[in-house]
Amino acid sequence: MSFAEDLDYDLFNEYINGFMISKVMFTACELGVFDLLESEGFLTFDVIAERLGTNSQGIEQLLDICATLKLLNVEMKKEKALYQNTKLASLYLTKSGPKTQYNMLLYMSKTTYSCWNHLTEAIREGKNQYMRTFGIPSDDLFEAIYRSEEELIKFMHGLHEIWSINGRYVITAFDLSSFPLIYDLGGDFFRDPIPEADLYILARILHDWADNKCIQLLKNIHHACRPGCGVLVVETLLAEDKRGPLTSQLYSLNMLVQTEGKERTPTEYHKILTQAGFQNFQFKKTGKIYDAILARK
Ligand code: ASE
Repeated sequence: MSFAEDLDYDLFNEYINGFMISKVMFTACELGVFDLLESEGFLTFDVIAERLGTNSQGIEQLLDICATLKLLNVEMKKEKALYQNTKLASLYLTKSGPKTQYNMLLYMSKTTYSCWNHLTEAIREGKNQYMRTFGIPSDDLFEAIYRSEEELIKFMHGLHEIWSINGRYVITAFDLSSFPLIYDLGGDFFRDPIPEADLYILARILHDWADNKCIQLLKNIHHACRPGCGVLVVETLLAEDKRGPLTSQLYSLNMLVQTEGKERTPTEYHKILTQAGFQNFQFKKTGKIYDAILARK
């Protein structure tokens, strides 16, 4: 007898357990496992438990899962397991690693993960979940996202960490040599005056906002610059039928849970840019997290 009817069960079970993998990595990071091993290397679980002030059985389990996930290497010496960071952990998971994603992980763990606890309500209501998750009114998105100095720093550093890896693919997608003066929008761009520039970069800005706010901001930019000036929009692009790629779909749902926006298709970006007066719409898929769109006045 075959078990053909059980074939999809393995995949189904992987989906069920997916969140545990994220949470193991977040927790190892938060406890300081990778930072300790980066400076001291080759430690046993009981030494790690003592140094981090954790229960020793708990940390042993966490360390062994990290080893299975290729975040740690294990070497046996006199029948004792010695743990060490893999290359991946050294690069991305230590606070001072050359390509550290530490703040982004912390942000995903403390803020995003908490908000996703209310995914059901977000979908029922069609709005973000700051009130339910943190008791913060969400009528001003800036106030919710930047609700404390610590939160602001974690978020800003986190975005910068993603940019430090993915930025170059976006920046090389188009020849930008005809734009000598470039202005990278950030902060409270709805209230701050927009200076004149040749190119405006809107990286991970438009996905936070509904169409009407995006059009308002793009019109303000259109007003501030001369004909020929450009906007470079940096976002993850959804397929035209919105059925992929999975990362873009998940990020779009995250925008529902955490912001007032969504991820968009090239056609949707074309529409809001056109409504604000921009022309010569071009887009490039990079194959990485973020894609690039260029349009001109
Ligand atoms: C935002 C970016 C993020 C708003 C909320 C966010 C990230 C997590 N939560 O502009 C960083 C990367 N993820 C996405 C969806 O871009």
